[in-house]
Parts: sequence; structure tokens; C-alpha cells
Amino acid sequence: MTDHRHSALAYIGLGSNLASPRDQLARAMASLAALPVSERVAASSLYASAPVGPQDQPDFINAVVAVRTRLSPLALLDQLQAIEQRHRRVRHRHWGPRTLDLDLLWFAGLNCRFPRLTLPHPEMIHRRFVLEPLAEIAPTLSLGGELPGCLANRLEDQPLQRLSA
Ligand code: ROI
Repeated sequence: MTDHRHSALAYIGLGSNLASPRDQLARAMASLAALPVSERVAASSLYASAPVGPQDQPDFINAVVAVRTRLSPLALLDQLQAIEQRHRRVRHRHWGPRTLDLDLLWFAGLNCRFPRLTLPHPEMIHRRFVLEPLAEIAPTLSLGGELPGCLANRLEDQPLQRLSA
């Protein structure tokens, strides 16, 4: 896609802690690069993170991807959910382990609330596993007037390790 008119920048969070998480993220990265009328413009490193929420589950692998898209927010959400389904996402319980989680974090700076989607993602500013990878690819992004790196620094109690590529 080379026509950038009416396109929007969006950030997507990736997470997995089941069924070879690194492979899940590698496949998801490829799927995100192939989204219709979209272009993947950046991908963070992979990060290993201790589970936020219930602790009795494996550690997660997390990353963040930036895409430039001509899809609407809800059309992009549909695409993300289709990719999750293709990874045979199993959700055993709320906040439990999952094969692949794709969260639409931020879309063109919009603040909006649809029945299926709240933007920006309401939990992202509390999650180091989102903020650190986001700071890597979008260090100047304003989240309510704050930088992802500054928000991340306040969450040092959430163990996170950047993995070499
Ligand atoms: N914890 C970490 N570290 N990474 C995740 O992607 C993640 N996703 C979730 C919950 C269960 C809240 N915890 C997580 O959905």
C-alpha cells in the first residue's frame, strides 16, 4: 500500500503464553504484515514478562507492532480477531493463559468507546509489557500527555526482559 491518504497509524499489542509463544508471535507478525489495505511500519523486539493478573500460568512473550491502515478501527479489530481464531486461540478463563492475544491499543489518537472496543486500550498505561515495547518503536507517542517510557518506568515492579532478536 503506497497511498497514505486517509490512512491511520495504529499500534497493536501481541501476547502469548501457550503453545510455543515465540512461534505464535512470529506467525502473528507475518499475519499483521499481510493485513488488507495496510502496511506494517514497525515491530518491537520480543519481551519476556511475568504474568500480570493470575500468577499460576506460564510467563508471556509480548511485543508491539505499528501498522498504517485504511481499515476503520472496527474493521481492524475484526481482522485481529480473525488472526486470533486462525491461531486456534483458546481462552481457558478470564485473564488466564492464551495462545495468542492481539489488542488494538491505539488508533490515530482517537478517544472513543464502541460496544466492542475502547480506544486507547484502557489497561495499556498500567502494563509494562505494553509500554516498554511501545517506547521502543514510538518513543515520542503522547498517551494523555505522557511518554510510554516514562509511564513504564513507574512499573518496575512488573518483571520484563527484552529478548535479543
Ligand atoms: N501478562 C503479561 N505479562 N503479558 C500479557 O500479555 C498478559 N495478558 C493478559 C493478562 C492475563 C492480563 N496478563 C498478561 O491478558
